[in-house]
Amino acid sequence: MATRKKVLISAAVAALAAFIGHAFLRVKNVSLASRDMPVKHLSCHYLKNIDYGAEDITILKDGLAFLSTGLKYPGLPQFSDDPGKMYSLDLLHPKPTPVELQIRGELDLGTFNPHGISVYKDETDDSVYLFVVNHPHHNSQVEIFRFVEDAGALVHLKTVTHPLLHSVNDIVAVGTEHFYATIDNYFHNHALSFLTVLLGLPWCNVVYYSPEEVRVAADGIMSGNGINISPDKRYIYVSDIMDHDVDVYERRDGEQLVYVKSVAVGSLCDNIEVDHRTGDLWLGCHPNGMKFASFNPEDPPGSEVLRIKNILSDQPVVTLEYGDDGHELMGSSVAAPYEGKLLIGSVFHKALCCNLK
Ligand SMILES: [Ca+2]
Ligand SMILES: [Ca+2]
Repeated sequence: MATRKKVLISAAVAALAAFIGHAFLRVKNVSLASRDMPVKHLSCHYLKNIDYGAEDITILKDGLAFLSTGLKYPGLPQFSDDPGKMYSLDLLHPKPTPVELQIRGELDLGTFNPHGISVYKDETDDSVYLFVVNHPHHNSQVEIFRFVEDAGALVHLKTVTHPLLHSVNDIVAVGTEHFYATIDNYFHNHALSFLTVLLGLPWCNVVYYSPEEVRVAADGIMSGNGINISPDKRYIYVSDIMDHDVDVYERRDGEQLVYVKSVAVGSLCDNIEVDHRTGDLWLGCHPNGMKFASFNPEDPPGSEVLRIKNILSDQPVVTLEYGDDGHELMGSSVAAPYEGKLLIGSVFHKALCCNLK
């Protein structure tokens, strides 16, 4: 009996040790995700009015950018209790300045908490639809707006909720009411979700939504973050932030996603923007996950912008385009290029407009 007890105790201790060891390695990997904080500065200025984060930014082909600001996300710092807001910014203007977009319709603005965004242009009538991940009361839903440029307004058309869309980070619109969404946490409970990250469990997925069907389109993801589409609309890119890579999927008939490959990025990459001319991917990344999650103003989290060229070729090239130790910009989450300019947004800090030339 005593021997059996001993065996059980040793087995439990071994399992616990393996668990702690594995967890430690995961934490170490997360915290040391990047090269030793590389610094590469560009000529940049802060965007006016953006002081509490611009988690996601996307730019239309005509140079009009959309920004989602003021995200409140469990476990991350927030420096304002005000609800989130949407802005637009005209990059063709000599002094591009963010302008707040008026939101019309039934949406509750008091709990508006915008996160990932995507635009869809309907080529049949040139209408522009803006899709916004919204977390009122830390739930997840997707808001679909029509953009009315003359009025500087977003007209709210529809709120999408679904049990599969339970912890949405970002979306990419593929129709007027059709999108792919990334799920960043398997559990609603953040402690349990953190445990899945520590154990490296790839339990998150990508969900396809249309009014006719909602289903898991891709799985095996540790934590889905940014998602975007190639200029020819044939490929979908997903940043698995905790796995430090970008997954490439081919989009087949009937909105089936077929896994093609993963490209290692060596950092915790957040949102993905795609240069509509070159097809290059631009990634806003967190070089140190621990510093990002445990905010300390004395030792702030840095920012890192990576670019992936030729992602579909045998030899994609990953380069650092901007790197800062957090004194200029903390917690970069998105980098959107446009004709020699680069907008860099952050989760809870400011946003930059930089010159690439
Ligand atoms: Ca996005
Ligand atoms: Ca994101």
